[in-house]
Amino acid sequence: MSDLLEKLAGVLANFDLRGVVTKVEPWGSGHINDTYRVTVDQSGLAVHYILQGINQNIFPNVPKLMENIQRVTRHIAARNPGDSRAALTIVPTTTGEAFYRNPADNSCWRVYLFIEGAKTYDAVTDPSQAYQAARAFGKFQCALADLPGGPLFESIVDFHHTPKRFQKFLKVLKEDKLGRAAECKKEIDFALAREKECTIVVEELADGRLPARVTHNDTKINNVMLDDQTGEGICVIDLDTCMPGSVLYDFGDEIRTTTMTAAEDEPDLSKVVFDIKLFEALVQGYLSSATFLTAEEKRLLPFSGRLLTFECGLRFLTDYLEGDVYFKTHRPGQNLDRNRTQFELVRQMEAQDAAMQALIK
Ligand code: ADP
Ligand code: GN1
Ligand code: MG
Repeated sequence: MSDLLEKLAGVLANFDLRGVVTKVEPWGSGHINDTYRVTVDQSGLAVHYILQGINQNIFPNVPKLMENIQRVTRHIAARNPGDSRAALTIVPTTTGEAFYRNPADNSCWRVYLFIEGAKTYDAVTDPSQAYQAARAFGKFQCALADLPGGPLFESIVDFHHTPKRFQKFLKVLKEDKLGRAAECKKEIDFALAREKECTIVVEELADGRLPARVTHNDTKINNVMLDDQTGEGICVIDLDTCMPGSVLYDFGDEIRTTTMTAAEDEPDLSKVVFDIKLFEALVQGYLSSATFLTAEEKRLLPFSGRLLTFECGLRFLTDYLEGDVYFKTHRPGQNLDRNRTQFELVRQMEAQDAAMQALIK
């Protein structure tokens, strides 16, 4: 038995997996949860599941989090009868719960059916992927427009409140607990020069110029599965941050992760290139399915890319200064590298603002 299988066998025994678990392996490259692919021998057939250890530092209210996910997945599944890959499917525990809490260490676990014949990508390689990803996220927002049962639980309060993110950055910078600020002077100055831009979307949401909608809020490219055969965006995953928000948060994060082919943590900034062709494909894909946008939402689509890329870069910088306490890291300096790619992308988007706006028009 492998170490991982041995370690997680007790947890897995609480889910009805209809066979013998033969393999457990780390899966994907998410920054938040602990994700594994589990292989189960079901009468000679190898069937896969996703097992996730939920990050309770970030999501302390697991029952409410899972209630959100249940509401969203059931709603989308009901709109796509016969298509088992259109939504994530929660595999309940043997006692019928949406997650398992391990009494030994209070860790919380959930299992999803594994979506076969499709993949996530950490970066795009061509415009058709940008089109398909954006189309899928637009469809997802459309589907959630009539989600019954009142507002979703706010799983992370003020998740995209950029001004509050900025205040947190200032506080962490002032403390500079690890003495890392000196090596990021350029990045800190870049951030400080852009404080004014942080307020636009939250102000317009507050005064009603922008509508609040049910949004995903974490629409990075590896949170949508693209079909292996057709390339179509078939399933939006990673639903932990589905809650009230603005479509600009979603589209902005799509721009952030889908308009360059370099990795988010690429140390060589000469490889970080904002590609307007990818942006064009993204816009086309999104507008092909997000047919409900107001004029003001459309107007701000190009700006949302800059805003969300700046916000994410600021979060990486804050986390670096704080000692890498939020995002998973696999090597020293990774959060600073992530920050640098994001700020470089912001710089290029600022330079290409007119071209981006012209494309939306
Ligand atoms: P995190 O919140 O840490 O980003 P995700 O929920 O995005 O975790 O999962 C991490 C990765 O695992 C995804 O990018 C995807 O590649 C893979 N994954 C997650 N759920 C499934 C699923 N149901 N079927 C297949 N792959 C999945
Ligand atoms: C995290 O969970 P994942 O890896 O899809 C983060 C996003 C960031 C992203 C940066 C809950 O997304 O907000 O934009 O990393 N998710 C959470 O890559 O904080
Ligand atoms: Mg993810």
